[in-house]
Amino acid sequence: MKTRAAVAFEAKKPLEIVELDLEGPKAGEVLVEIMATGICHTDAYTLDGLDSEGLFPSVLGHEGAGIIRAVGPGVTSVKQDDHVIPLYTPECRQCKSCLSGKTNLCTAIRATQGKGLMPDGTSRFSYKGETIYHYMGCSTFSNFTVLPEIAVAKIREDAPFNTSCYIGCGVTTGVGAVTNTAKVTPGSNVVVFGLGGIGLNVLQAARMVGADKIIGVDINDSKEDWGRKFGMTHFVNPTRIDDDIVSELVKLTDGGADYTFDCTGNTTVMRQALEACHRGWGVSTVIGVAEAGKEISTRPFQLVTGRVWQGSAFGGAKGRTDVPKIVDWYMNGKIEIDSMITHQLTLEEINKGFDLMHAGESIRSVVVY
Ligand code: NAD
Ligand code: AHE
Ligand code: ZN
Repeated sequence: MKTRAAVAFEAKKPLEIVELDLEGPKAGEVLVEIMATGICHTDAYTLDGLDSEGLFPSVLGHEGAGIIRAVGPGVTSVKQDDHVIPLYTPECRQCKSCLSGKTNLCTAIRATQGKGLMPDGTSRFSYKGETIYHYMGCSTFSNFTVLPEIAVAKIREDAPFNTSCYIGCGVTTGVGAVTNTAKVTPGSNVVVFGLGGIGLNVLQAARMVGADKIIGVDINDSKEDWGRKFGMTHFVNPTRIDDDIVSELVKLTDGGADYTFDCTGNTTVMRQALEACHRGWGVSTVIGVAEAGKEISTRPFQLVTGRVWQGSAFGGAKGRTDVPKIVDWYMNGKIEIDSMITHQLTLEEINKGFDLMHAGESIRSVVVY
């Protein structure tokens, strides 16, 4: 079949809207009509050539929601017409990682996914006879895409696509980092670095679990109002203080934060987030994705004296199990999404979504097909 898609033909070039050829689902795979997709900073990072796994030409996008239009042989867990959210972190429930109960990082198809291919080692997308690569196992910047059945979460049918697509990455990442990874406890002091599409979700989850002081840090002053809407109690712009940011935060938290989160992808900020933690018990969670080649460093003494440095992918969420629950949280009003969708675009306007993100003018842009 044919599908309209925004293709990344080359790094650092705008996406091009073209009609691709799409092969139907093979065994264990499903064809999904994507109804809406968010644009995450990770898409921009890959398009900018900063991802060591980035491949071109490819169909980016990993924050979608849609409807299953066909299933391949042997598919048992979902059926035609089911509403689904694609999962860049699948959940096979059979691999060593899934069975360990210790991680959400299913390894069943990670190797081929990282090569831009389906589990059988081929791509379903092509253009004028040339292979176009998949991205993060999702490729939601295509109106139709093919996914392994272990990489879709079935969701309730009354959830709107244009907002629940955000649960496919940003919402689950931010909320899950607080509830699953850091397990923030009531009464804690929390510091969130970077108040964008991820950081605001960390803030709202910190409020939800009953954190006390919730401090937001951003170099863009316009993020202060956004943060306050989602539970932030104090705002610091590091470019507008006399002290260094770590000392400022240590003062504000009476010795250091119980929990900090990096939602910037900047390795200098990651170090600040660790060092702003309380001696003896503070836990810093890295969510941001750093550019290829960047490394983090700190004095080992920071760890010897009890600070903990950890990371979180997709908020530690097990996709098929947890995503439908987060959709319920949204639909029941436990978490807020709608106001974070600042821009709704057509596929033809998708490059504007990247421009808005780079200019710091959007929280989430969503493309509606
Ligand atoms: P975004 O562009 O919406 O937000 C980033 C925010 O960080 C902006 O408000 C920006 O002003 C702020 N910022 C930039 N530099 C800063 C600095 N030096 N100090 C303080 N604030 C600073 O991006 P997003 O969509 O929220 O994504 C944030 C990061 O999370 C990205 O690196 C993205 O790739 C990553 N991410 C990771 C996962 C995961 O599973 N680990 C999932 C989604 C996104
Ligand atoms: N491919 C990159 C790393 C990119 C990365 O860390 N991705 C996050 C999700 S970001 C979503 O917006 C993730 O879940 N990683 C786990 C995984 O298995 O990819 C690199 O550095 O090679
Ligand atoms: Zn993302």
